[in-house]
Amino acid sequence: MTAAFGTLVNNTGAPVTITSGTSPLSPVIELHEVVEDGGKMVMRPKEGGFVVPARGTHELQPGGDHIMLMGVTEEVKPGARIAFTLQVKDGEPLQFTAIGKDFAGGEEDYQPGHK
Ligand SMILES: [Cu+2]
Repeated sequence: MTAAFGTLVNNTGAPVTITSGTSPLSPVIELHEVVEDGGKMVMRPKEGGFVVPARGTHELQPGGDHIMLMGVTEEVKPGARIAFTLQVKDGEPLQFTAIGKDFAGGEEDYQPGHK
């Protein structure tokens, strides 16, 4: 598994909610948040998705909200171009290409079964 990070930018005058994502890289994608649970940081699906405020941004970063790719079958090489589509509540899907990067992770403690 791996994760996608970046900045969601909303140029409109109304909040935008990202409800789900897809990518040819992984059949299972979840929108995750990182929360403290009993003194440990764990990640879990973000209820209601990611909300990008009107004329604002929403950061996806290690230790915070991120796009989780749960069923990656192919190694992501640095520089690889990976297509994503995010579903927008009451809006057009958002498509972009992300660049693969070498990254060791943010030292998060994952829930049982996660690595
Ligand atoms: Cu995650």
